[in-house]
Amino acid sequence: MEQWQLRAAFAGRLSRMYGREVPAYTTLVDVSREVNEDVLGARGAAAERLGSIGRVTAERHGAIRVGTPGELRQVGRIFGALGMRPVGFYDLRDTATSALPVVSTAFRPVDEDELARNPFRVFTSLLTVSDPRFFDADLRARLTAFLAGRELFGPELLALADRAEAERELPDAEAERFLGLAVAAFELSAEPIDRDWYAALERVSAVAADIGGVRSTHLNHLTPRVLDIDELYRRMTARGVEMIDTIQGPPRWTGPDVLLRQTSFRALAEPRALRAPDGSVTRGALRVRFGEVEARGIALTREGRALHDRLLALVDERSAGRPADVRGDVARAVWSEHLPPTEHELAARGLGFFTYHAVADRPADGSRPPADLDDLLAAGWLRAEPIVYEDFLPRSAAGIFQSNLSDTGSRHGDREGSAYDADRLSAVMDREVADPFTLYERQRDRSLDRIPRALRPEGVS
Ligand code: OOG
Ligand code: NI
Repeated sequence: MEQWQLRAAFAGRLSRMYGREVPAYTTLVDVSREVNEDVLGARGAAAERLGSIGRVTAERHGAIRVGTPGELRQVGRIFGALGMRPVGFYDLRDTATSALPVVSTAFRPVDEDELARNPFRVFTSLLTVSDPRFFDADLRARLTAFLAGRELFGPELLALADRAEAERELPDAEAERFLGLAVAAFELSAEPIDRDWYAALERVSAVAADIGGVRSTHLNHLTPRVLDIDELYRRMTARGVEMIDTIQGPPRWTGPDVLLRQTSFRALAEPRALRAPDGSVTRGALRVRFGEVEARGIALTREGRALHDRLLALVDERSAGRPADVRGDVARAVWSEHLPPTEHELAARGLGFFTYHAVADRPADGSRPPADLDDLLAAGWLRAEPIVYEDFLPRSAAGIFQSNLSDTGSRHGDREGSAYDADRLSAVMDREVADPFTLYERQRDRSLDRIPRALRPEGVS
């Protein structure tokens, strides 16, 4: 099995496993599929502007959380086997009002062909154990000792991962073994949880408890992609599923979809075995895992992203102190005021990423192509295709984390935070954390490099 086949198989098996563990996820997938079919029926080819219906229907992202740099490094090896590389750095420690002691990256394929085959991605968070704003010396020492004593991924799984990464494929039998072990590593464990230890971490942050309070890891959610997230939100609510208050990210508006919009249903109470200090085991329940859904738009350039971030600040300012449901209207107004209403203008103003392609049936009247990109587009020599945003948004990520916590936890804002950045994550994984903008720029530039040759008249070499 080639890497992309391993990746697709892993995503598929993870989806079946998660559907067994969290039945509401299956509802979410079903409703997403229905919405996608309806959108395809209503909009036809336009519905596939940002990805074929085949890709969109199969598309998932997962979220996992680990405790130590060593564990993160192992995660890098497992996803490396699946042709997924760390992209982007998200520091969630300061973005939310609840305590979120994590920094994150996302593992995903980076080549266009690989993304088209299967775009599976996993948002991966690392607990910031050494950040004194969350953990004092005593708790840090206990946490470090606890994490040092657990093994998330066994040696056989890691050896198979290394082989798949080096050879870019695995023979069938090894592939089967690898997939089985990899999926099992992300199942919810039935092992009893030390109740007092979990509670001690929960006082700092429920996320810290979920990561460092148990001896294994698990998938936190698995997210399908939907073509109309507002419609999905309505249908889920109509089915009686309790959704979080809002759709995170850009508002619904009449212009082009950009970046990413996400929403989720609230974390469900799942039965978990708890061990009391006297050794007795009782059945308790923890609310940790939830269901999330997303709609993807066009990737923004650095300029486009800077504008987006300024608009977000403007929306905050204008909706401060007003009821939550006003925010959507304010955001729509701000978007309409400042963002171009068409894809064409988004490209012309250098705000969105596109690839450029020679038009095959352009008028063969012998005229020479103009030299300028805008003129080539205007005169119909070239067409621009949007590049889909393949990454995440720190504020939405924090919003998703936060809206599923019932307690804010505690953070000592007056203490100096410890430095975690992309370079540090790259160093601990011994894998470079790629900059998403650079990846999109390369994709655009590769398409531009092909233009001169494609526009050369027949017979001239
Ligand atoms: C990750 C939350 C962020 C997203 O899609 O932005 C996230 C987590 O809960 O572990 O999944
Ligand atoms: Ni997510």
